[in-house]
Amino acid sequence: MPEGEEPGRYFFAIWPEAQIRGRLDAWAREIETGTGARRVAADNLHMTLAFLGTLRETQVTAARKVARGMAPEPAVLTLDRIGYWQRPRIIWAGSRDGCDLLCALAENLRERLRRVGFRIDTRLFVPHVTLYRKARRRPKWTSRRIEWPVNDFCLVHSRLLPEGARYEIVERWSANSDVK
Ligand code: 2AM
Repeated sequence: MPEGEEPGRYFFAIWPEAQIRGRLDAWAREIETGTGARRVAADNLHMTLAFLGTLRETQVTAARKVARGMAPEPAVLTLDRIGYWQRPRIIWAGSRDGCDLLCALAENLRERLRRVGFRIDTRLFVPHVTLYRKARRRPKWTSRRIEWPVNDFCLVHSRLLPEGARYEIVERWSANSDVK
C-alpha cells in the first residue's frame, strides 16, 4: 500500500487480459437485464478467489506471504453460462463444467488464509465473474463460449469511489513466480 494511503479492502482474484475482458464485456452488453441493473466496467471484470475485507498493513504483508507459497497450475477456464443470484442481485458469467484446477486453487488459498487468522467466507466457492450489480430479475441471455487461459492470480486493492469501485493490482503470482 502506498505510504499515507488509507487502508482499503483487499481480495485475491484472477484478472483476465484485456482481450478476454473485452469479450466478457461484449457478452454482458447482449444480456437483457431489465431496468436498474448496473454493468461492471470492462476494466473491472475479474473473478474473486477470496475476499479479505479491510486490512492493516501487517495483514497485507501476511496475505502476500500466504500467496507466495502457491504456484497455480496453468488452466483454461471456459465461461459458457450466465447465472443470477437474487440475494446480492448480481448477474454473472460462469462455467457449466465446473473448473477443478481453479476451485482447488481457491479452496487451497482460502484454507491457508484461514490458518493464519483471516476470516474467509465459508460458503462453497462458486467461480463467477460479476457482470451486473443491482439486477432485479433473472436475465435473458444468448450463449457464448469464452476460453480464458489462467496462468496467475493476484492480490487486488479496492477503493470505493463515488463513481464506482477502483481496483489496483498489488502483486501477481504465477506458476513461474519465484517461490521464496
Ligand atoms: P462479487 O463479484 O460476487 O460481488 C470486490 O468487491 C470483489 O470481492 C467482488 O468481486 C466481490 O464478489 C468479492 N466479494 C466477496 N465477498 C465480498 C464482500 N463481503 N463484500 C464485498 N465484496 C465481496
